[in-house]
Amino acid sequence: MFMKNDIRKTSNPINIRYRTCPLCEATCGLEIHTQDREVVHIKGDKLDPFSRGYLCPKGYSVKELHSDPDRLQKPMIRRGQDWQEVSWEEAFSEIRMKLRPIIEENGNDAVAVYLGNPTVHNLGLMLFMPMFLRTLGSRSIFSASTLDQIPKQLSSEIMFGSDANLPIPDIDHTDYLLMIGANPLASNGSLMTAPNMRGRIKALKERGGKLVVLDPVRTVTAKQANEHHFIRPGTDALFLFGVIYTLFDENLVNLGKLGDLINGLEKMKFLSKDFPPEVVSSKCGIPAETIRRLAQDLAKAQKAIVYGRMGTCTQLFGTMNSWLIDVINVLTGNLDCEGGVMFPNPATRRALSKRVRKPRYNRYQTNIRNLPEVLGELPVSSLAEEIENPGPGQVKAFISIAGNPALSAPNSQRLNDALEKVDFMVSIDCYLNETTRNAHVILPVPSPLEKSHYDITFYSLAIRNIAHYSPPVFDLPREKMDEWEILLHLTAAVNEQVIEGDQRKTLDDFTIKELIKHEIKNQNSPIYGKDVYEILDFLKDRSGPERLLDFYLRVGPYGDHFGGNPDGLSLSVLEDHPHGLDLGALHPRIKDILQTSSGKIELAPSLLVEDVDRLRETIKTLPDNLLLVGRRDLRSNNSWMHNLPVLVKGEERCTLWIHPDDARRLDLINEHRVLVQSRTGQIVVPIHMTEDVMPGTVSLPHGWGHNLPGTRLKVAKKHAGTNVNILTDEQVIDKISGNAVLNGVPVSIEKV
Ligand SMILES: Nc1nc2c(c(=O)[nH]1)N[C@H]1C(S)=C(S)[C@@H](COP(=O)(O)OP(=O)(O)OC[C@H]3O[C@@H](n4cnc5c(=O)[nH]c(N)nc54)[C@H](O)[C@@H]3O)O[C@H]1N2
Ligand SMILES: Nc1nc2c(c(=O)[nH]1)N[C@H]1C(S)=C(S)[C@@H](COP(=O)(O)OP(=O)(O)OC[C@H]3O[C@@H](n4cnc5c(=O)[nH]c(N)nc54)[C@H](O)[C@@H]3O)O[C@H]1N2
Ligand code: SF4
Ligand SMILES: [Mo]
Repeated sequence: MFMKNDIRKTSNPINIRYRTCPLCEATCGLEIHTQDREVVHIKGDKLDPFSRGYLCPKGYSVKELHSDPDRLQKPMIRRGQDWQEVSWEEAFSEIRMKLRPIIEENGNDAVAVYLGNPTVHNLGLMLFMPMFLRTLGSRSIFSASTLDQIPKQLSSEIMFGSDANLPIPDIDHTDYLLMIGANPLASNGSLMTAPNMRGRIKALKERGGKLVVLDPVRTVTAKQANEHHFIRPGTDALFLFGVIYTLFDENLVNLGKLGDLINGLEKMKFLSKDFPPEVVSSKCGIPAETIRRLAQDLAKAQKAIVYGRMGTCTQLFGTMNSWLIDVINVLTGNLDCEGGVMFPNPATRRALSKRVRKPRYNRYQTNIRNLPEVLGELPVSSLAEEIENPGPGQVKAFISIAGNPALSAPNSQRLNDALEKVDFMVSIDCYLNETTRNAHVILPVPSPLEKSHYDITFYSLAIRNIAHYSPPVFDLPREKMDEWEILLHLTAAVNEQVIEGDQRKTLDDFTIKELIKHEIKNQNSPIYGKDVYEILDFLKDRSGPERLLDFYLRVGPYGDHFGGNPDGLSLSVLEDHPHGLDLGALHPRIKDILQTSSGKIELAPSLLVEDVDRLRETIKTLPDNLLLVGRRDLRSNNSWMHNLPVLVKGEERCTLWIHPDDARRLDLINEHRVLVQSRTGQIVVPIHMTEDVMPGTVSLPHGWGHNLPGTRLKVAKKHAGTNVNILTDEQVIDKISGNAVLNGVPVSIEKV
């Protein structure tokens, strides 16, 4: 055996393939050395114009991910506790038989869908999801967005008129970066697609710029900063108002060229009057003179950025923080300016069809708590109760797509119990894990190296305009199915149709035709008024995601416009550039993106202004408990990469960080394990004493807790850790967006 293997290895050539890493928002270029169907070696692609050879440890782990024996290969149906491998036909037939009656009896909303984080990194899922969701017609759509950034999307929807345009830090050209609740040296950046954050921060400091970090933890990023200030979890809105107060109070407001594009300046000034630094200081734990000085520094800097991320979104005032951060960017003249925050112009952007849109908000509500819809989805924090409670609209069936809410959602114990009760559950996933063990049917997905890749979402959040297409590294074996095809079959199944032979082609063709039909009606489109079949003819050599992507690229801002701009971009052009294409730095373009009914930036929109009463009320009595916050580690990726030995080896990482003062008060030493309790549950974890956390704050990473029965994760089981979301509370949310509060959770701690 060894001999045979050995001979094969020496005789078959090594191929080198280039591919974007699909694991996080940074979109690094990988250089992958393969032999037959095996990965021999992975390194950073030095010729990638964006990442220039940079890789984090997860990039290398794609090798282990590709060969992980626990990755599911065949569709599976669960009968009681037993899983049977079945054919694709059997799997889809089971889904058809079980799902259709539920829909007929209870209506479309009875089928809930959860779209997990990797969905956004997946070309096939991104392009074919709209058709699937439209066909399903359910309002019970949930996603990782309400565990994460939906507050930022909502504030942009209201302030600028669309969540498709988020202001992105122009980090490479700024003089001053105030970073709040983000740790890009561990996370590799979020809502700021940029490989090699360490290098970019180093460059900022080398050109005389400054990084200031506000975080209740002295993170790896904070350690690189010129200044770090501890801030009490959940009080960022007070700090931000303190800065806004100072800008008005000290006459530092400078709207620059935005002067006549602003609505609500006076209202904002009036609103900030209640929050002078001298009043908010004791609540957020930052001295008043520091708040004033930071406001002055922001105003003084030629080019400055306020950037807030996870820590500012996943807390009680997520939407308010997201809003006030951009208010400061506007008041200091840094919105839509080089070196400030700008709106990217991605290659797949389509021309606006409507200049003015109503915010997509509160068009319907959840059944139990009446929580508002936000941007077409409902908060994950309400999923368990929507499953549990009988009555009209009750969720009876559940489809999880690339998601592990059993670990990642707040009060996950309750959600776990609820998932056990759904009448029928389908998962599209690569593992039998904490969530998918509850499914009745699991549809497995190809290895990341067996599918093509293009970061439609992240290039619209990138600090440069980038376009990089990667074909599959390995052909898809016949017995496997790509995710876009799985979605087509599911689309047919909810319609009670069987897809045979050419019917898949029919649905695929239908998808592109609908898209073209829509586009040629848009007066601002470069193909306005053209014939559907003429456009279709240009695309005739492609199918599936490639055809849709080619279409988006060609009607996009750099596109060839199907002949209208012959030297423009198309998928063929990208295929000729395997390392990717840099389409240039960001440029000011506020007038292209504003879609508010006033045609201006809404600085003080009533929905957000009214929420300030909640802030005033909440801060009257801040809890005196220890407050729990999260933590990311470079070698982790939410809940699903702990089955790769290269990422879990070494010391246990799922430990509770606690300040020595708090430890002393609780009579704890480093070897101790503690019982941590919150309203929703309790867990036992080892502690790690460190002055890197603010006194009164404790920190625990998420995505662990792999000790549940019925999973197939051999490596992760041995490094189980504990699930922090047993402690987070689904009843406590950011009231405006419904977003989960995963940071600033009151807990009590005792020695065990
Ligand atoms: N306490 C606490 N909780 C948190 C957070 C926190 O900071 N603290 N962070 C929150 C955030 S920001 C997020 S985004 C969520 C993430 O939470 P989820 O949306 O649940 O995502 P993951 O935990 O990444 O789980 C991904 C799932 O997709 C599967 N998967 C991986 N690759 C593929 C693929 O290519 N195709 C398919 N079909 N499936 C795949 C994995 O097996 C896994 O089941 O967690 C949230 N939860
Ligand atoms: N290695 C790794 N990389 C990842 C992920 C991962 O799990 N591991 N997940 C990916 C995902 S899904 C996302 S969304 C991004 C997130 O990327 P980031 O937004 O950079 O998220 P974190 O690293 O969690 O940093 C959030 C910071 O907020 C701080 N914080 C907590 N509460 C508060 C508060 O009330 N106020 C302030 N000011 N700060 C607070 C925390 O201490 C933490 O340092 O990372 C992505 N990249
Ligand atoms: S930072 Fe790491 S995980 Fe993220 S894209 Fe780059 S190599 Fe992949
Ligand atoms: Mo996230």
